[in-house]
Amino acid sequence: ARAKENLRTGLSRKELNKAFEDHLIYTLGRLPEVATPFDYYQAAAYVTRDRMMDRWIHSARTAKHQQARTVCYLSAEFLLGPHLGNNLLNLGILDQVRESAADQNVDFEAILAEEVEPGLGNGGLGRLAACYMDSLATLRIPAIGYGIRYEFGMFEQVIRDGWQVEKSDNWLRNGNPWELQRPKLRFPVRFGGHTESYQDDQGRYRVRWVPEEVVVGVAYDTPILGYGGKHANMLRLWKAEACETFDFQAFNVGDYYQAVEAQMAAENLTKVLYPNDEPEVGKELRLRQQYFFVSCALQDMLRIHTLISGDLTDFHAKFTVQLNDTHPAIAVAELMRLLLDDHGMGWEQAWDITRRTFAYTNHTLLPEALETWPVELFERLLPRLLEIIYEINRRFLDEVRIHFIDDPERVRRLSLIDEDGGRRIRMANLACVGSYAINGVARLHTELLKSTVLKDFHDLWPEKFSNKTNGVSPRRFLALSNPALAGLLDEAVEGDWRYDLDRLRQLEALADDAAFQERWQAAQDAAKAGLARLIARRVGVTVDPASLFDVQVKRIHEYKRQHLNVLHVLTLYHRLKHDPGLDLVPRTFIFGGKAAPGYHMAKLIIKLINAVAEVVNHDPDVAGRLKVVFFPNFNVSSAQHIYPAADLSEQISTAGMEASGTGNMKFMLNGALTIGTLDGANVEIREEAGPDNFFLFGLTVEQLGQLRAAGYRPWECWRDDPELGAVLDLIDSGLFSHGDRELFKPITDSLRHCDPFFLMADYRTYVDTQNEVSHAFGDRRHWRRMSILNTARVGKFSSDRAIREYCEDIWKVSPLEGQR
Ligand code: 26R
Repeated sequence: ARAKENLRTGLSRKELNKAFEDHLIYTLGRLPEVATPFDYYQAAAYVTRDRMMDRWIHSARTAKHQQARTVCYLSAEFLLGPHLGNNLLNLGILDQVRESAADQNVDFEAILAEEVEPGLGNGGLGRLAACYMDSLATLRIPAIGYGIRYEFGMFEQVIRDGWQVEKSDNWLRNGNPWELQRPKLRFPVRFGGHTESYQDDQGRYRVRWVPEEVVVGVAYDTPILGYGGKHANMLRLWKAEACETFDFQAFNVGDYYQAVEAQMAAENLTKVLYPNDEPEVGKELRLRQQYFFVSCALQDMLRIHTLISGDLTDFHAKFTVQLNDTHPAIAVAELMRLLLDDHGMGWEQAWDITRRTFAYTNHTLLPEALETWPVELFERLLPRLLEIIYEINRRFLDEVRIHFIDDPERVRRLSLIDEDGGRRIRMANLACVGSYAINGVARLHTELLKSTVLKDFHDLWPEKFSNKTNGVSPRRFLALSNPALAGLLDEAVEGDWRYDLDRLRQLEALADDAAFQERWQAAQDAAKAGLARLIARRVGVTVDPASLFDVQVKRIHEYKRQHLNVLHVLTLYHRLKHDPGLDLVPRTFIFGGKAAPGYHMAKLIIKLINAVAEVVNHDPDVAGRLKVVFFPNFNVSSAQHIYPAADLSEQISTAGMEASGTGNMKFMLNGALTIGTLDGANVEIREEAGPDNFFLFGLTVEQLGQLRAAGYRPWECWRDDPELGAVLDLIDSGLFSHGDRELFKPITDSLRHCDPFFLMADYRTYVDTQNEVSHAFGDRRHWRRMSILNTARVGKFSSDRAIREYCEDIWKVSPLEGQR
């Protein structure tokens, strides 16, 4: 027994090596002498998982014993990124395993690269959920993440002839050593049919939902280990399967083939992640996905609750449920349904519990991204939930009328149902009405929420609102991804900054220290050289690690203004062509990001970037001065190589449009300087870094409001600014499209005539500020000082700080006591 325990939990080099060999043979059935890097990866994954399971069991037992209050994070997306490196880091054996691999002449980086990352998210929202799971575990908060086990995650982006082409992401192809299937942990989820009323034994009026279809959700658990390896939580993702008893017995007696077809249809439900960051109107499958995972999650919570207590009246004391945007907002109606119909509770009590259970985070102000569903679709798919939503609405609007006597406009705006045009259910309104707390994700964003999209709710319940500025994990995005800088920080900073990012403040004292600056530069150079090698391999372009790495990586969106960045590239190109002797700091422009497959303008922007790269990179006149790279398939794995290598972080969205941003924080963490607008968390980043260490440009939310009100005329901008006019003409000339003057017209026409994202208005200050960037980069000591100060002052943007605030202000939970 003793020997076995060491094999599963021991952390010494000897035990790890022994366990590795054991898994290679007994779990994987491979001969060690012919094992491939993939076998090595798998064996390493099992060795790591064993050690995590031991900690998870311990945490689960402690939480059960203490009957601890549990945070349930409901999210349609979890963009986890590769597990192996992060889990080794959190177990505290990353360096040891790295060395041990080196001793045995094994390429450790190559083994890490064997892992296909679970890309179960689109971008910021899904990655935030993953950082929060990391911090919850690190802070020893009992938590469960609930989501969907998409069989196909975010598509893989390949670039063909400069265009984005989507390839499906079969991430489970090689199996997934990090998850545990729980075949017995399954819940039925109903769809369609009708409702009936009946009287129960006590003569009370009850409702029964007779569905047309039943799908079963099966749980798959992935342990999430905190840094330090003291605590682990669970991410519980649901896969849809057919309900055999329902299909084979209730309806399809004798029709075997029809039953098998129903089975296949059921499994479609969790097949694929929707790769859009804007709602597609009335996509039935997406609504099915949302209801499916939410229903499974709530049934699971009720199951867990009844394990510890026979009494549901204190459910909200034992669980708090965070809604990550409106995607899981149907949970408000589903918990009501479960309490009313399945547990026989009365409306008042059920509503009281429900409203004390949920809290809602909003992640976007863009009106087109606010989710609504046609009433007709609800009626057909979720008839019982529609009845409950109507009843919630009826009671809520009665309450509103008492608050605001004779204000029918306000009642119309607050209603859960949008009555204009086709009737639609407003998911943000449902989330607000059903939640005890509502928050935005950056200070500016929360203020704008309160004064615009959620103003009526703020008027009604100001005390429910608070701000929770986003944060990112310093473990994954510094300790793991930037080993050179992490090593330097360990020498310069007292105490473990991985636990307490505020400790990096100690660096302020070293900002002007010449010797420290040299070492800072060396770490930065190592990361840049690494990225240069990766670019050579993946893109086939040679870039100079000594040039200024100017980086914009994020989803491609007009509001994020990658095309403003392109206008700057072209401005420099145009200047160099006309003045070859111009003294210019050499720059490498690096772009990365995916476009939603149906978003034509975003795809055209990718084509434009690649077209410009093609011309610029082959023009001998600018050789050694300008390079342009589009890094394909930006995801968590590539992000970990890109953020550490950046000198300049592009955060140039139109003010008021980016809720927060989190990439901006990852750059700052790694010592990049930001060029940015006063948007999202940029405002707070500038405040923390200090205005001297941030390149600010662009109109403010307020100024844009005035410009809109006065009537914005973008053509005046390019008529009055010859350089801007020339750059637009350059695109239209066909230089970047083999003479085709039409190809990029949708972009230039939009900019010239409507410019909904104000590129023309911000162009001049952007280009002038970029000029300041170039000068600052030329003064190496000054630049290094600013870089050090950015990292020194990044503490606020740790996801640990964010999670602490959620715990104290919203969830009212505290760490488990007496762990290990
Ligand atoms: C309705 C549906 C299709 C949908 C809409 C919008 C799906 C996904 C989105 C993406 C949104 C909600 C999103 O990712 N928002 C981002 O959230 C980040 C984390 O809070 C912010 O940093 C970022 O600014 C914001 O755009």
